[in-house]
Amino acid sequence: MNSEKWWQNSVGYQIYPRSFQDSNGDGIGDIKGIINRLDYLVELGIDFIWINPIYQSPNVDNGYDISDYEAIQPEYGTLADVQDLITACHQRHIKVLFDLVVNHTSDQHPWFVEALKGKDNPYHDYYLFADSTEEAPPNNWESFFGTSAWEYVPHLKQSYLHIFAKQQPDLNWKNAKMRTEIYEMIRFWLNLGLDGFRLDAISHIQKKNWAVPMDKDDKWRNFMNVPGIEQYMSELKEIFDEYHILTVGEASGVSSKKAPEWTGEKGYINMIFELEHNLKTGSKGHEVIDIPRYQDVIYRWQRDQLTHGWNALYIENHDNPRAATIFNTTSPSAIKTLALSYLLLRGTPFIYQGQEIGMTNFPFAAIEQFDAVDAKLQYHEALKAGINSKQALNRIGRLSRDNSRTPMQWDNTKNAGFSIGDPWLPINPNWSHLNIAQEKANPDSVLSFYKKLIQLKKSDPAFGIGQINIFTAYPGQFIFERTGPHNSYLVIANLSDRNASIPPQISTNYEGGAVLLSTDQNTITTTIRPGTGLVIQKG
Ligand code: ISL
Ligand code: CA
Repeated sequence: MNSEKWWQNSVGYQIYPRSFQDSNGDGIGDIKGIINRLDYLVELGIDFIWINPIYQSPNVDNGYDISDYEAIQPEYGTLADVQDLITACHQRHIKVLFDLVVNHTSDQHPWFVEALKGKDNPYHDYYLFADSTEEAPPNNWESFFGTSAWEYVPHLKQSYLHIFAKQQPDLNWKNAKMRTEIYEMIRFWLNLGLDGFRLDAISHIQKKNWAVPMDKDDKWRNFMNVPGIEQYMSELKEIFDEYHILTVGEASGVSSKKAPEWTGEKGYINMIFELEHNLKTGSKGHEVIDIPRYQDVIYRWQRDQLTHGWNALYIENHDNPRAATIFNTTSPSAIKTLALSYLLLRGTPFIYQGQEIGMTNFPFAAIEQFDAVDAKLQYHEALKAGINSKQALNRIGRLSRDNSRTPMQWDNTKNAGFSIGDPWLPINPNWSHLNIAQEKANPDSVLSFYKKLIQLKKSDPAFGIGQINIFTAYPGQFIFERTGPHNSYLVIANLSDRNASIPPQISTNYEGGAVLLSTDQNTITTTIRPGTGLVIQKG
């Protein structure tokens, strides 16, 4: 058996820097703010953090449009602050991952500014231009944000490809000089002492030929894990290996079957954030997570990476609405059960800021309250299609990425302790009773449960590279055993509307075993009610 890696027994925490902690009263979270809150993360039991982009950016897509890869966005701080952050984290045994955004740059990046100067400019080939007219783009591809993937440039009589916003032109990975510059930039950051990267939209860096039309039923397949990507991933891997860093790829389009090739011993990266389980069901404005689908997807990824490969586990991030809302749960026990459904699976769990106290969606009432570029685009497209503004708001509000981007709710002082100034995005009105200080003081809170759960995850390699045995016959009920060299544990997280119980074939092993953790102080192991769960150690 392969030896255990540090990240296999670790818990990660995602920081959305703009909304984590403001240190200077401008209403925007910053690097010093993160440093000020590190002791909270130590208390929570976090081993590493992933911070969303803090590079220089015009902020069309909140930092995912980078105009200088080697400069820090001034509102977040300076390079010296980054060095302080890395030191402060390492003193506390917390490792630091940055976001690496190399599918595209900002349209304000000097490379793109040069590229627009003419077809002969050396930087023109750093991007993906194709001859076209204004009326007829090079093909019918759509961007992820719902518009054409092409933007016309009149003076060049060409269009450039952008699979996200038009201010995010895609880089041409076929250009070796461009790749070399990217690789130098990666080394620049690793030389500062970073411990790893989350690789943004990495499966999109290779594109199909422009002649291949978009398939309406599989819209993104012309830029998702397209053959030829292997060479670029191998080149990246060489650098990652040289620095022994941790890499987590946002790699949609890499199937669970193919995942071990990406994340196994010889893979390009250490783990993948699959996006499949995020799919929602229900009418517009009322969407919820499809529990059976969530379960199927999670189980399939567990099964397909059982012996080779490794999973990144998560239920929230900065691109999705809040889990408590989207799983339609309000009771603390159900929110804890949700945590239990994923955090002890085989893989490395991530917690998104605020998830650990059960933060909820924001009650949006006006378009001015939104910030996310996709929300605004979709709102205006809806108005164009003749939908009235109230309906349009309703449509985008529930799933909007802004739901998870509202400021952290630290305590019940002004602005929830996030900032003494005006926050850049409104604070959720439930902050006065839903905040970290309050939950810290309550041993039965969601936060207290997360702390115990994290401790348990790290207490025994059974929850790291230990075996997993999933009982698949129980829809909506997450029932699995984790087994290490010394102990076995049974996890039951009941997200169905029927009672759950210990599967008969293992009941003699666990009935009478010690209940290590329960979502509702329940010690009765025979009937596990809907919205509750527990962990039992084999007797
Ligand atoms: O592949 C997708 C859907 O099947 C897309 O969701 C895509 O992979 C994802 O949206 C990429 O998100 C990341 O890159 C974006 C940025 O806006 C997001 O915040 C980030 O997480 C562009 O950089
Ligand atoms: Ca600030």
